Amino acid sequence: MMKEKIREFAKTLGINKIGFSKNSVVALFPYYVKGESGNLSMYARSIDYHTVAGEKLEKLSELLVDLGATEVLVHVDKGGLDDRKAAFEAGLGFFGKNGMLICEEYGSYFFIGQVVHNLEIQCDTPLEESCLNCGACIKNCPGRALSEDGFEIERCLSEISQRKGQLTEAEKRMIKQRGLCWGCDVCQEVCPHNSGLETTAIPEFLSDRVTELKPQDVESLSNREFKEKYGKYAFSWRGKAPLERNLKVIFEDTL
Ligand code: B12
Ligand code: SF4
Ligand code: SF4
Repeated sequence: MMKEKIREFAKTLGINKIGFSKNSVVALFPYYVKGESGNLSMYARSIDYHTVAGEKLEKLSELLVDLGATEVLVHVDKGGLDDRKAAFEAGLGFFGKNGMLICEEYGSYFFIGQVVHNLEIQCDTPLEESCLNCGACIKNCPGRALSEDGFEIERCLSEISQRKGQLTEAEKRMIKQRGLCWGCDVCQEVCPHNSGLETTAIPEFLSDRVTELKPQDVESLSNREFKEKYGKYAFSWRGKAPLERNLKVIFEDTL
């Protein structure tokens, strides 16, 4: 069975949860670390998931070629494909009111990657479960980006903190109150599906972690030095300016 072969090979790469949607193999990469505090959101503390998941999926794509695929494309979090929808269709999780895809083992703290291919493989079936519907994510969302009607990107603190350029006073206050210099995570922290999670078993996510930044860690660096020091982390993709701005907001007593 082709599906079993792919699943077994994925396990040897440390990928324990995969599913099959119409034309892709979809894989989950859990990244939660228990009991860790810091001022970067959880997803950004490890070596960039684009690299970690991308390298594993490249190997998986080689197997798909051996199995007869003539076209393969590794996709991790780029534009163009909707990763959550693909993972939902592949039966890997269900949607929360916070917009996150959630599964029993990993809660919502996982990344999604895909290998698009042209093999004929039967799709898996979407789950019929839904989230517990407790409303905590909507109630606690700092930007009021979430509501019963959906999600407003320009109000989302994750988006605001990653945005280049100047922020409004209200946006700065939000960053200061939340205390994170990158990302948000409130709608994940309050979600009951994320209670009691285990630390990820993916070793690449556990080495070289950066959990906390101070203004001086960034200010003193030239753009090149910043890239050399932090280029392998997802929090560096917008350069040092947004981080420097956010750290100033958090550590200065002016707001
Ligand atoms: C742009 C983007 C953002 C933007 C906008 C996010 C948003 N909610 O739209 C910003 C910068 C704000 C952001 C923030 C975050 N992001 Co982001 N982001 C993306 C990106 C690149 C594209 C998402 C997108 O706009 N897709 C198009 C829209 C239309 O899709 P969508 O928002 O998922 O909406 C669809 C589903 O929600 C679906 N849907 C909703 N309910 C239901 C119910 C049913 C039954 C069905 C069938 C479908 C369905 O319908 C919508 C249309 O298809 C994806 C990677 C990718 N290429 O998919 C990562 C991605 C969604 N982000 C991810 C992460 C980790 C985050 C953060 C947690 C990071 C952080 N800690 O700050 C936050 C979470 C914020 C939140 N509550 O969503 C992960 C999510 C993993 C997961 N378990 O869900 C992704 C998948 C990256 C990855 N490959 O791992 N992100
Ligand atoms: S990431 Fe933060 S601001 Fe964005 S929807 Fe979730 S709780 Fe709201
Ligand atoms: S916090 Fe409650 S409403 Fe929001 S996604 Fe989690 S279970 Fe659903």
